[in-house]
Amino acid sequence: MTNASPARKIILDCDPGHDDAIAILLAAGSPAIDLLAITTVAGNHSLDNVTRNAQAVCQIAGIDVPIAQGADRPLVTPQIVSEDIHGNSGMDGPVLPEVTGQLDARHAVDLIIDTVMAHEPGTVTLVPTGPLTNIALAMRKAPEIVDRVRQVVLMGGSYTRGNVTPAAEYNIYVDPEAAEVVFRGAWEVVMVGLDLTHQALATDALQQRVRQAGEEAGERGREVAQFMLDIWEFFGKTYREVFDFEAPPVHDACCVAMLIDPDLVRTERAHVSVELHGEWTKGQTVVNFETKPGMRHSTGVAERMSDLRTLVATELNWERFAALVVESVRQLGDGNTGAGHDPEPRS
Ligand code: PIR
Ligand code: CA
Repeated sequence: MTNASPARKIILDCDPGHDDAIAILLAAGSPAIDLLAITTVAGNHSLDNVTRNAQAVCQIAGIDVPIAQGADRPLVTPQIVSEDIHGNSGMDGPVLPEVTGQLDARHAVDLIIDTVMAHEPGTVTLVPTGPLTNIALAMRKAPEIVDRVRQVVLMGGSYTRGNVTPAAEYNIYVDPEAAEVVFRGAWEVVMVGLDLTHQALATDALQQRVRQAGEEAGERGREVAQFMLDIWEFFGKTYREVFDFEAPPVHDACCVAMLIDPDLVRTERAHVSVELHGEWTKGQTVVNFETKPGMRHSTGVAERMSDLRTLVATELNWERFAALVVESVRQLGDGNTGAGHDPEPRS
């Protein structure tokens, strides 16, 4: 990897979560990413659990970034958790260390706002990989961030099928009102939905390569690799049993991966609205790829037909994705957990 372009500054707003954990590792382990902060939101499990899980992941990998906890429930919709998929802790499988680090004293919303405002306009990218509650609250508390943020690259939604209902993807379903606020914001949103993330499978072949990279990387690398393998063992089992998948999808890591390597994901412009009141479709992302005259967007704003502000991810280059995951193990194993570090040349 070359350092031709400066590292992409991101805030990861997450609910770890097996795949959120991999997203954290990928972000910290890439010289192309400057991980400014991690914020947490109730989603896969309670706020307490997902925050502790985020801290544990950072501890295991030696990642030192501010972590702040945010919303403990959705804006309007009653809270749900996904214990059936992620277990009692929200991240069952790996044995987690006792957390010793301190949280940032600020609310996640304030850490997001402060961080965006502290950097040059157009330089900070938000990467939400849980329900969008914190992001919507930050927009309402400090509307000036909307102009200032470079992009919002979120894991959520789908234009084909759901994973919590036939129509809805989990992150959007948990807090549809927050999601609608985010999609309506006057910023560029990249929707990395199930259509894309179900292509990002941690196959046996990838797991084998991660194990190998860990063995070559020394103590820390071995620990990071083992953590990833424990994550996928648990997630793989639930995905086999619940969804009949051959391997677990690494949903959230796709957002980070496409920021590291823009050619890794194909996107198409679309207009996205969130179904808030459907009898069977609550939480569905209604994705309109069409610009034909006479067709109206789901929001009914006919005059904005050409306003296809959202980039919807459609196709993943799996091989390049896998290579990034493997490389992050090497980097973390070498103690490279910050931005812009020069990767050791490897032949
Ligand atoms: C994954 C998630 C929730 C439910 C299931 N079945 C699988 C979490 C992941 O962390 C990801 O961010 C998103 N929500 C995928 O729907
Ligand atoms: Ca998540």
